[in-house]
Amino acid sequence: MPDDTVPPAPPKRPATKPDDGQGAVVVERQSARVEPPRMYQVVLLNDDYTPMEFVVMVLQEFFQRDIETATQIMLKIHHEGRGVCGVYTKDVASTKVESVLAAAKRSGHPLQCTMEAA
Ligand code: TYC
Repeated sequence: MPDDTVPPAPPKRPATKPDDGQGAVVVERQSARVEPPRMYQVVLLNDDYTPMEFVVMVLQEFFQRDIETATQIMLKIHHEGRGVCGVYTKDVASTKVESVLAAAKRSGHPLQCTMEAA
């Protein structure tokens, strides 16, 4: 009967290279610094039908804006045609766009949301 309390042996590592006897110390060059990720603005577009309250709710729910900031952003979009809700990495921005569009569709509003490189 095998003793199942004994953990399995760790996977074998390849043997290290034999010492070349020259006494040299090899220091590997540090890899280049990683660039910061490209960032993307999530943009809401104005339309004539989506209620202002719905846009404020979207900015609070999906972009973590407080009610005062959400109202300011909504009014800016209403007056200027578009406005930036937030700036995120590509995946996060894309998920936010999809979430906003799904919420608008569910509620029957034509609200449009896009992303663009910041
Ligand atoms: N213009 C809309 C209205 O008067 C309000 C609105 C604001 C709609 C921002 C969309 O992204 C938007 N009800």
